[in-house]
Amino acid sequence: MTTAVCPGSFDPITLGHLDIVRRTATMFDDVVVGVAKNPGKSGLLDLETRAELVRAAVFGAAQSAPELTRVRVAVVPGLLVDFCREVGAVAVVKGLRGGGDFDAEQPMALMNRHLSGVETIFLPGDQRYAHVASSLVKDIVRHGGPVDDLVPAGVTAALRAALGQPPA
Ligand code: COD
Repeated sequence: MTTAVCPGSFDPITLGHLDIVRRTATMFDDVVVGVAKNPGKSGLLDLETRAELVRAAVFGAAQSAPELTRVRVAVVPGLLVDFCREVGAVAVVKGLRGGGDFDAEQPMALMNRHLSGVETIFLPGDQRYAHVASSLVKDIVRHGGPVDDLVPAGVTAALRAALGQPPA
């Protein structure tokens, strides 16, 4: 069995993330979505809430994309390479929206290979979601704008709750 890890902050999960996870599941027998804290970002949702939203998104989309039944979700407690070793992953899979993402991801990919030999595979992000970022989604919700066509069901409500806004 070949296992891949799709890591991210997922604060919150977007349809862009979900597309990368689904496409990874068409290539690997087993996919673990690793929900991690990015020390460079101030998080809004706690890690368990993010993981629950990812689980709900994967479960909901599996009705129309059965490959998603091969996906599980866990919190990454420390180094990504240690998590990969723990779950037996042979590869990390990440999505790239453009050159900026590549510039940020390349040093991490090289460092992870240096640390443990694990390879990183980059998938080009789907053009439908090239403009979608968790940070922009949070900004839109913070100011009362619509994001339901950018995120899986349940995400908007979770963001509103975390921001102290009343249910829509
Ligand atoms: N379309 C396609 N891909 C997308 C989209 C989209 N719309 N949005 C995001 N992505 C990709 C990102 O490029 C990224 O590859 C991935 O999805 C996750 O994105 P985010 O924003 O949720 O997560 P990040 O970028 O904050 O990543 C957090 C991690 C902690 C996973 C990351 O920083 C990481 O791998 N860190 C390594 C930690 C570690 O072990 N460090 C020491 C050695 S490097």
